[in-house]
Amino acid sequence: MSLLDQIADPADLRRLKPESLRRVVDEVRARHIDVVSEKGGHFGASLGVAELTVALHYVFDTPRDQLVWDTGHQAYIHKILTGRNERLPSIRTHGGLAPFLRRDESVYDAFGAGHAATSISAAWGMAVARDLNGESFKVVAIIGDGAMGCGLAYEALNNAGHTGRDFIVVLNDNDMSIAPAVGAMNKYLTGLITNPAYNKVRGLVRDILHRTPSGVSEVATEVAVRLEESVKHMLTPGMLFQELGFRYVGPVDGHDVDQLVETFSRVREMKGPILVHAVTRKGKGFTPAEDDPWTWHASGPFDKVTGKGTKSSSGLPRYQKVFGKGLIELADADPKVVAITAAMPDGTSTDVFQKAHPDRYFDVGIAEGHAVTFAAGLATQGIKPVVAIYSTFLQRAYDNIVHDVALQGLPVVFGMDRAGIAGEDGPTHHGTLDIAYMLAIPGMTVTAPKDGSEMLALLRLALEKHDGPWSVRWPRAEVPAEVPPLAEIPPIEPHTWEILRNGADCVLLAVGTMVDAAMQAADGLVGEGIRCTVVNCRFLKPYDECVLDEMVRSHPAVLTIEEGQVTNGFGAFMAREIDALELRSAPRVASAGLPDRFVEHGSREVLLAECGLDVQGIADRVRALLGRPAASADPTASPKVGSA
Ligand SMILES: Cc1ncc(C[n+]2csc(CCOP(=O)(O)OP(=O)(O)O)c2C)c(N)n1
Repeated sequence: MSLLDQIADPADLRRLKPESLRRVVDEVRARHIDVVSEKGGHFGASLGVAELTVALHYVFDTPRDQLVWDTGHQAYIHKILTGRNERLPSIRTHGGLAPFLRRDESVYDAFGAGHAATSISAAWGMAVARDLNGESFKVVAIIGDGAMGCGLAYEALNNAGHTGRDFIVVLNDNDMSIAPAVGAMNKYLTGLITNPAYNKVRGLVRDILHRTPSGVSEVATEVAVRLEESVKHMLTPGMLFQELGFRYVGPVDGHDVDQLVETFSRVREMKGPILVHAVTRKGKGFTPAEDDPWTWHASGPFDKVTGKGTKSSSGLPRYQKVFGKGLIELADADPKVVAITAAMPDGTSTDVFQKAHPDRYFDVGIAEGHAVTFAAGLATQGIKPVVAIYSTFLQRAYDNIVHDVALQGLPVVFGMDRAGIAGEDGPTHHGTLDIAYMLAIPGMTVTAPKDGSEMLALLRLALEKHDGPWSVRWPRAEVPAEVPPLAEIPPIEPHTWEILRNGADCVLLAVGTMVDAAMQAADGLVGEGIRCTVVNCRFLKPYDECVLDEMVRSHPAVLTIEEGQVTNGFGAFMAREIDALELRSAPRVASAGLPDRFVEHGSREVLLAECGLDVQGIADRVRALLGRPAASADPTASPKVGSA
């Protein structure tokens, strides 16, 4: 029987002898590799924290002591050890374990996550609450070096460090974000680890301890540790964390489980804010991932022996790839065009832009707010920045968009990837709000293409002809049709809609990804004698006032369809605009969109169907709007949870 089979929760782990922990580490690693090789998922980060996870649950009295993991993509092994081992293969599937951390999934998930750098703030809140409530547990935030580059992390350290309250931060330093970590903080941390003089003294200290006879070892240890501490002070000038009020412990070898247990046991008894600096290797234990941690941050199913992917793709490129390639062409033609990413070069395909135009590519780290204000600064000087950030992460930068870009009318282009349902990554990663939040900003041009060619045409229009802020969104999906070279893509007139088919009963005002589904629904409804006009509303704001006017005067019913939160979305906007026309005979208006709740994780296809944003769901809405009978129920169809 494996040790893992005997661990139903961390209390079982804590009953093991320390000598067994290495075996536990090996077993959890093997389990993680097994599951992800079969199912796909986040990969390298969990492998890198196997020892840390085992040691933390071994030393700390979880769940009474609270472990706050940052982001949550590295928490597979935490899930394995906290009663979710059997269900691990269900991770990221609809109805299965969550991709990241959730308070409603386990008492061991002290704080929900998915976005980076929230751990120190949240853990600090828990530590303060503990003191206010007169309780006495430990709170530990575990944060990666990539997330440690976020402003939020420093706001929290700055707040926590000067107070003297008990609080522990573990910095998991693997020298990687998803891509290689960037910036001055990264250099600083690398300096702490690689300082040759310090390492020499450290080696010497270890040597002395090793050779000391056991009778005098306690005194010798004390002297040696003090020596090491003072040398560290001398040789690592600045000691950023110490200056911020944290006692710095480390660097410790994050793959030496015995050393980690010893360190955490000591730290657990210490008072005040403490930062433990653990050095790890992302992908540890799986050679291809150790050699190429960037590629192996997350993976589809793969062959455990060769490391080769086992899932085939449809052949059409993803939107993000079309964007990356198109942006290069736009930048080839205009030396003012630059690309900015916030630590997501491959996710946004700005990595290919980097290769083509290295001097016009900026990875600012996980710092979305900074990315936007940086772009605003560039724009004041005539540079044309394209800020490529996932819709969900751009939420972080809302005030920067409003205050620094829009209020000053600066020409910054926002390229929002993963807009709409992001799929298996779930509610933290769905980009459901951008239509609502962009529409709310005065002066913001809000666009959504129906396919890859239109996406590039909109980007070109923004960069060549427009002066002012502009947003364009695209989904985590393959483009519906091949995309020709940019020069062959016809231009688009500003603020125009496109009438794709005509029918007298109802007009479907479809946005972006919904255009294709609306066309198919309209085709299907013909057989029932329902004739629909379909309009591609590629400009959400400013919109095509002439076409809207014509449509609402010539149709008895209007259905807006968007892959975004229906509350305050395009439909709500259109309803108000139609109302403002004060028509004598106004059409019935309804809006289809994502419901006013957080949508769970699962495949895009399943989730869109669940929200009524597939062909069948759209057809149902049209029938309901026209008072026609519903189609005969398909017993194999998944139940609808409704769109508003
Ligand atoms: C606000 C935000 N921006 C971007 C991301 C995407 N993201 C997920 S993990 C990650 C890298 C985190 O690096 P680090 O903290 O060093 O953890 P590691 O993966 O190295 O363990 C990034 C950029 C995110 N989750 N949240």
